[in-house]
Amino acid sequence: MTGIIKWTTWMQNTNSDLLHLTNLLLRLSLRRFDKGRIYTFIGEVVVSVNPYKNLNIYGRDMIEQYKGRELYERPPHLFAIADAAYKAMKRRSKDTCIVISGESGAGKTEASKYIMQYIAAITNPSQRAEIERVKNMLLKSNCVLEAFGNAKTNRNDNSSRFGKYMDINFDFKGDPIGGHINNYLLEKCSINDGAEFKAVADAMKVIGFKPEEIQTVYKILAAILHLGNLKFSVDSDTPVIENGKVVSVIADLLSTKSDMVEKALLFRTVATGRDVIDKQHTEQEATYGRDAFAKAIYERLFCWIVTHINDIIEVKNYDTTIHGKNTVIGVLDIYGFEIFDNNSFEQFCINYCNEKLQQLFIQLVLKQEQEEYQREGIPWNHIDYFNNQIIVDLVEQQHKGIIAILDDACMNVGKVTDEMFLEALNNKLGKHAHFSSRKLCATDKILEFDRDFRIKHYAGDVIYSVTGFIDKNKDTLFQDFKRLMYNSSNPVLKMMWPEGKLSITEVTKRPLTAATLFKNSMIALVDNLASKEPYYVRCIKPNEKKSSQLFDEERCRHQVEYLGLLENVRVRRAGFAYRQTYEKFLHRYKMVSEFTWPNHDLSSDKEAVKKLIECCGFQHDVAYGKTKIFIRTPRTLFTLEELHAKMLIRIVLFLQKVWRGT
Ligand code: AOV
Ligand code: MG
Repeated sequence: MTGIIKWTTWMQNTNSDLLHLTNLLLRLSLRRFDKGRIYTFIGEVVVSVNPYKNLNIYGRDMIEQYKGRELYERPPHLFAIADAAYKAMKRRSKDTCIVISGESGAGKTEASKYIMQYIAAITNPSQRAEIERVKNMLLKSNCVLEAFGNAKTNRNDNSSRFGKYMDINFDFKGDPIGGHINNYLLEKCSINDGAEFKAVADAMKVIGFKPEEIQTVYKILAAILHLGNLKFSVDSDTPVIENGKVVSVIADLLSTKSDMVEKALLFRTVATGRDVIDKQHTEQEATYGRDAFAKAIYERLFCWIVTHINDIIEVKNYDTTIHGKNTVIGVLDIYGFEIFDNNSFEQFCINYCNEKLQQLFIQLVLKQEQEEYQREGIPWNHIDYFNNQIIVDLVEQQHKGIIAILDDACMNVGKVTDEMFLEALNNKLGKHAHFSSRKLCATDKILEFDRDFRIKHYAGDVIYSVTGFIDKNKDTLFQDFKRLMYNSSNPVLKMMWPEGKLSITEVTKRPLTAATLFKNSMIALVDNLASKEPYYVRCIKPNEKKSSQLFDEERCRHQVEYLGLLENVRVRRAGFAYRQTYEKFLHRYKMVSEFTWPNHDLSSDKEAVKKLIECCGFQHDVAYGKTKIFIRTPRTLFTLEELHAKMLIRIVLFLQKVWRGT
């Protein structure tokens, strides 16, 4: 039988000491990894170990083996979880989501692609052209977004620098009719591979970008590269542009005028009382302005591409009053937990994001599950786990958290430096168990530099350098650049910069900071995921060398621990795979017993369910809560499903006979 059954049996035969469990899980994963079996189930969570080599396990034949099957009928696989999410959505008209997590390079993005492919492959049995079109768009859009949003890091050659949450909308028959992408862009990188860009341009064409739009994308990318080559020097204390030719190339590419580009690079317009004056930049300001401009153009481009894709894939012509409910499967693939030699604001945001997702996992898989048993009066020994809420609070708490302290520093008038921000952190967080810095802990050898601070994350300690936090958080782009772009004669570019319409005296509101925008988007993301029925893929990176041979036990042990997989196993092992209110349970299965079909005459639905379960001989595999029945093993549920299907056929045949009068 499959890995999960052996696994569960093993688990039941061992005592529940965590260390023992870790060893077992590791040994099992290692054995499976060696044989190219990279997936394991813990309940409805798939654990995946990155094989770092192509495996022949995603083909059409494999898809057929998982299509429409119950979760444990086939060996553990991504397709099984994708099918489970799809079935839950279809059977119960529930919105579901698949959350893929794990550290950088663990295989999240690859997993998300296989899941999308699977869903595309199993839908649209009638081969309707419109559905095929939508599926093609959804798959192609991924290629375009990856090209613009991924980059090589030393942890992953194809690392996602943006988070992607994609909703796929389905009609009442379960066929995809559209989708929507939310992106969480962080780092603004630029495509540098010409050959790759050709493929991307082709994909853009298929999705429906017009030739002049693709041209504009080319031009914007070229302008960004040229901005990188632009140099300033100082002439009697004022900055001048060394290579003026570059300015005219940039102006050409952005369909604007050289003198206007030059002015935006060297001056900024400021309003002092009623007067509006041009203030000369220092060289430092000019350099900062140039880089901020390049990043902002990239960001606008990326967001414009996402918006454009969303326009194309959005659900059209679907009237819920005629066609019934439109349901959703969301797939989340985001940047994984990251530790570099040098960690900055971006890693801080990425790791905070992973804390949020871990918190969601804890809430949904470990906490709520146990609370439900208590609520329902099911005998239960509480299983402890590390709750990372304390770290989430450290980062995001109002007034007291790191983001609030950073924002405070950024709001201060006058020159606030990164060091002053660090000082504020020290003052306010000096006693926090998950925060330290060189000043707070002078003897700590790991904190090498005065500008370092450390957060004890759920997945490990990360030392951040405070350098650049203030600038990156303010993310200021001088207004002059916005006006420059709004006045471009290229309509696509102009459209990307609508606020450039405002004159200097009209711009008064301080924009939200980068960290606060990011925090708000994370809170919204988690709320959205929590409103759906979640399925989890937990990815593990077997080694740091991108090797298909190496199973670095220490690294894996660490991931197994911090991902909370052991607690997950323990809750699952002691817990129940399925629960349902007595009323709904009866509604679905009452036909399998003569005592409940078509109606029962017992004192309550609970009593009727008890009778039904006893009739089928499942009494040893269930527990009766106050309002719900709990079933321990999935096999019982499958058997019930089979009985239900058989009875349905018998009833249909019987009714046919009645109608025919035979
Ligand atoms: P990530 O998404 O988790 O990292 P990726 O999905 O990009 O990681 O995986 C990294 C690399 O591992 C890929 O480019 C593949 O070479 C290899 N790989 C991953 N999964 C598989 C698989 N199922 N089969 C074969 N090779 C695989 V990051 O975006 O950096 O967090 O933020
Ligand atoms: Mg990725």
